[in-house]
Amino acid sequence: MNIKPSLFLLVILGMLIFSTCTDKDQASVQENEFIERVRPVEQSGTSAAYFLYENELMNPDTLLSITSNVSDLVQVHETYKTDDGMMGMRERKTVVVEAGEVVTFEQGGLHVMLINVEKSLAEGDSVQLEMVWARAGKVQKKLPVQP
Ligand SMILES: [Cu+2]
Repeated sequence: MNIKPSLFLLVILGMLIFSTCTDKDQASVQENEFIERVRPVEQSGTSAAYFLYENELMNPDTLLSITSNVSDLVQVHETYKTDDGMMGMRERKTVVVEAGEVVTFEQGGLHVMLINVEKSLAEGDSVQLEMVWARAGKVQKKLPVQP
């Protein structure tokens, strides 16, 4: 008679432990060194790309476009705080990098979204990005898929 409720509690407990561990793992990734990567995702899902880009030119440069071999829809997003204190994200239409500066696409900041990916992306796969900058021109970036 009591088996079902206790099983149910075990499942809930398991889920709580699992989500706590996952949160810790994510926190430690953020604290540790920055890893250039694309997040794993199922087919048709949305993933994010995290990487650095250094403007090695003597002038500011503007990102004109960014495309990928895994998704037809790629957007640069920025993370921001909503009026009620929640974290949201929205598309950033213009990215400018000053001369000699590095722009960081990262979790919780500016990031690149790969929307509606054509196939699932798992650890061991890699993703090709192509940026077009106003001055630097085409810049290709190959990123590993990693959580
Ligand atoms: Cu986003």
